[in-house]
Amino acid sequence: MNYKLLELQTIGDERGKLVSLESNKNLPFDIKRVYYIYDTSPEQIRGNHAHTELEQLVIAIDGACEFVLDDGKNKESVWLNRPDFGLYIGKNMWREMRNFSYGCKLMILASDYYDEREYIRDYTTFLDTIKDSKDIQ
Ligand code: T46
Repeated sequence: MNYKLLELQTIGDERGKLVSLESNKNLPFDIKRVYYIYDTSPEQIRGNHAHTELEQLVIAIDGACEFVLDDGKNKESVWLNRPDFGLYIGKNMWREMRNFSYGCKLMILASDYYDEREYIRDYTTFLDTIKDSKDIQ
């Protein structure tokens, strides 16, 4: 499974807490894009796609949601509910995001600019793609 839940180093004192994210230091890639997701209600499902190249780190800055990660063979569920943990998702991982709490805010750091051509949004195509990439190795 090409994902990892990373504990992010937190700097805290009596004023509160601070987390710093730096390319290739506590993040395993260069950050080229930051986007955020908010106002998603609990019955909504997001995601349902994979990326052929993109790497991302997802942080639930506020609230919680569930990520279901699928490498074509296994599915695992990860809950994001703390701003001091980040979910690193590498390439070729199908993801579904669900069970958003009201007010959930996700911040996502991405290794590249937005490019719709690099998304796989059809599950059968995803299975073919990972099969092909294994055949080439
Ligand atoms: C991912 C999960 C965690 C843009 O124009 N620029 C952007 O940077 C992004 C991320 C999206 N878009 C457009 C593409 C769609 O027309 O915004 C619309 C909604 O995107 P999407 O349906 O892909 O959103 P999610 O929440 O299903 O998925 C997003 C990311 O797209 C994806 O890379 O891994 O969050």
